[in-house]
Amino acid sequence: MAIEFTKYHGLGNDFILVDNRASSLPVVTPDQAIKLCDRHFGIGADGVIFALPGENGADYTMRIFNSDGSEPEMCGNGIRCLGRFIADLEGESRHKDSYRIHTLAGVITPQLMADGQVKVDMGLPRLLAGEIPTNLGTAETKVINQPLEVAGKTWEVTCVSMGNPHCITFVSDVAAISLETIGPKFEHHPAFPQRINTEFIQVVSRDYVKMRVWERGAGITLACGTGACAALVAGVLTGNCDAIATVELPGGCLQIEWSEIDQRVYMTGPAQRVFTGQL
Ligand code: ZDP
Repeated sequence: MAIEFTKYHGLGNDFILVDNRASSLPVVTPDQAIKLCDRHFGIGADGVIFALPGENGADYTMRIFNSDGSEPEMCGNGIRCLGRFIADLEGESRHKDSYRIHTLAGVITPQLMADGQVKVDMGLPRLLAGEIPTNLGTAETKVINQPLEVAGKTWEVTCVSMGNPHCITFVSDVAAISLETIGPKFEHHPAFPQRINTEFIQVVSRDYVKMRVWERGAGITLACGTGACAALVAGVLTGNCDAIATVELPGGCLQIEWSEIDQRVYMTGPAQRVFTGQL
């Protein structure tokens, strides 16, 4: 059976979007996703995202497979792309600007803005070690500036879950980090039983930071939405950042706010359609 797909990206974090509205099970298997994501033998992408029928009263359900076939709980850049994809699928029949999306990290709400950007209510960050999960500290404690030995060096790490797990390290120069060497060592460190997304952050000013990321299940990517949200939360927790800041990634900038009113995290950035094809 032919499967239609559309390629989208958010700041160069790229995804194959599949119209899965006719079934509550993804029409592509994790093994097929690995092949489709291959940049030489496949379409090329950081992950495959499915627009499924809504569950628990939500408008739609999102599921995503990483390029290694694993399934993360959430994907920030991906859910901006999904919001745009759904609007494109609905076409003329579309009657709303925001969608309630059921994910493994709870209900997440992308909103299509008049200027073409997508603003996402990413929900509440989770800060306790047991929720990340990490065994750095006991389950009920926050992990802020804790020492972690990786590759013969002690790093000071802060951990935040945006539904998926993140480990954030503040450094003086992100360009000097050899991500491809140490990224996998963080990802597979025994401190993180579900593995981890790893972000290195350089604070330029209280409202502007630079970030590079090694993603769990995907490696180096040009941007990571959940990672940018986790980084801003870590920046506030460590006293490095204001509650609203720009996060500059290799693929471009995201605006992130950790709201002092409702404690939720809001992410604003682009989502761009690239091409459509058939498998
Ligand atoms: O948690 C994980 O396994 C991530 N690789 C999921 C993807 C996160 C993403 N980069 C984002 O934008 O949040 C897509």
